[in-house]
Amino acid sequence: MFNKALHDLIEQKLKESLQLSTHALPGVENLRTVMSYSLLAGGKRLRPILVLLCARLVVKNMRQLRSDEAVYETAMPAALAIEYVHTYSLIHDDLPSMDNDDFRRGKPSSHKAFDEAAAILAGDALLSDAFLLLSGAENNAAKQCAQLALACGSVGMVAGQMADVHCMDEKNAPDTNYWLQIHRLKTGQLITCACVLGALSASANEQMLDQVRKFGEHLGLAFQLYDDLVDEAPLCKLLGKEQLRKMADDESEKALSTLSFFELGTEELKELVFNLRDSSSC
Ligand code: GRG
Repeated sequence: MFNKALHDLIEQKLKESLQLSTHALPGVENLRTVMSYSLLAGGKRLRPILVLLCARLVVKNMRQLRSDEAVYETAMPAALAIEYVHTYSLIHDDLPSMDNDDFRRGKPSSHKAFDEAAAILAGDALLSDAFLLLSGAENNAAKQCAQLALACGSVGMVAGQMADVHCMDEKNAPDTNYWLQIHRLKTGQLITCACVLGALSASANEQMLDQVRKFGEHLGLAFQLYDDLVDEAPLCKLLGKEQLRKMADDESEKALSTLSFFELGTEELKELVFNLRDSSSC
């Protein structure tokens, strides 16, 4: 677990966010059930935790005397929106036309627990509702919406997924650089965006925003490289375990060194990076 207190706070806010009423039309009431099945299925909440910790980082370094609770409240629309988008991506990734996975987090994946149409629609609803939530942000709402759209759309995560699908064909076997590009788009963009949204929700200046973005880029790539190591993914076979671990450790070191720009509020983020590195030891 990356940060128990923030994990639990996010869990509670995600539950509350699903209280929105839907149409009482027969069949439609099921939509919330399908959405919440995946949204509340026990994720680690890495991305929303990053939103909250990066907001706190910025506030502390701008020497603002705001309580952590108040900072988290301001950043919460972004934290929820990013987890909605992440959940949609997992539901769609598990579909038969994508990765065709019957299980996710040890439970039947959405299209198995319900059906394919329900899974597609729940994913669509989560993606759309993410922007509705984010549009209510107190600071920089339009900028935050634009950053999320860039990170998850045609120049971000979806582009990465397209590249990944392209490589499923044996004749398109990717080299290391191609894999790194896929990782940056498919996984890295959303993790980077989580950090950027946190900073924007705290009205970061350009310099801070830039550092937070760099932190997210290194962390995002490190996250996927460690995941490849644990899963013995194709890149692991291409490079060998030792080199892949070195590459992942280098990225997490770079993430840590971007934090040295900040004087305050870095401990929790450093802990998260160490946690990520240690949880991949095998
Ligand atoms: C279908 C548009 C579309 C995109 C899918 C992100 C993605 C793109 C697919 C997810 C599949 C996957 C294995 C991606 C790699 C990133 C990754 C390890 C995701 C899992 O993230 P965690 O570990 O998940 O944070 P939890 O379960 O903790 O929420």
